[in-house]
Amino acid sequence: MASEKEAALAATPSDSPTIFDKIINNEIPHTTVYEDDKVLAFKDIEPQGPVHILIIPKVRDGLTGLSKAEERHIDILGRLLYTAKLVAKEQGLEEGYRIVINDGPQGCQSVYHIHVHVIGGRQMNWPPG
Ligand code: DGP
Repeated sequence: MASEKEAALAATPSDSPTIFDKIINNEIPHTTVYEDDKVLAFKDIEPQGPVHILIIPKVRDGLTGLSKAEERHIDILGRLLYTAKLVAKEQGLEEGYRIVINDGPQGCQSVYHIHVHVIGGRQMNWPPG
C-alpha cells in the first residue's frame, strides 16, 4: 500500500465522490465509533497511533477540504471539532491527543472530503513530519 504521502501526492483535488461516500452509505466495511444526523466518526484504516479516528460530515456540501470552507460551513466545522472532543473522551484519551486536518497536496491530504483526524494513545512529537 502506498504511503500516506504518496497517496496524497497522487490524489487529485476534486469534487468527485470519494471513498468516504461509500463509508457513509455503508457500502464498504468500517468501524463506526460515533454517529449522529450530521457527522460520522470511524476508525482510520491506517492508524498512526493506538487510537486513530476520522470524523467527517455526512454531507460534504463543497467542503472537500478546509481551504474550501465558506461562512455557511461554520456550524459543521464547529460540530466536527466538538465531536472530536466527544470521541477522544469516549476513547479514553485522558492524557491528551492530537487533532489534524490535512489540506491539499503539501498538507498530505489524500481524500477530498473534509475530515478531522483524532490520534492518541501515544506520546506525540513536534514538529510533525
Ligand atoms: P488524509 O491524508 O488527511 O486525506 O487522510 C485520509 C485518511 O483516510 C488516511 O489516514 C487513511 C484513511 N482512509 C482511506 N481510505 C480508507 C478506507 O477505506 N477506510 C478507512 N477506515 N479509512 C480510510
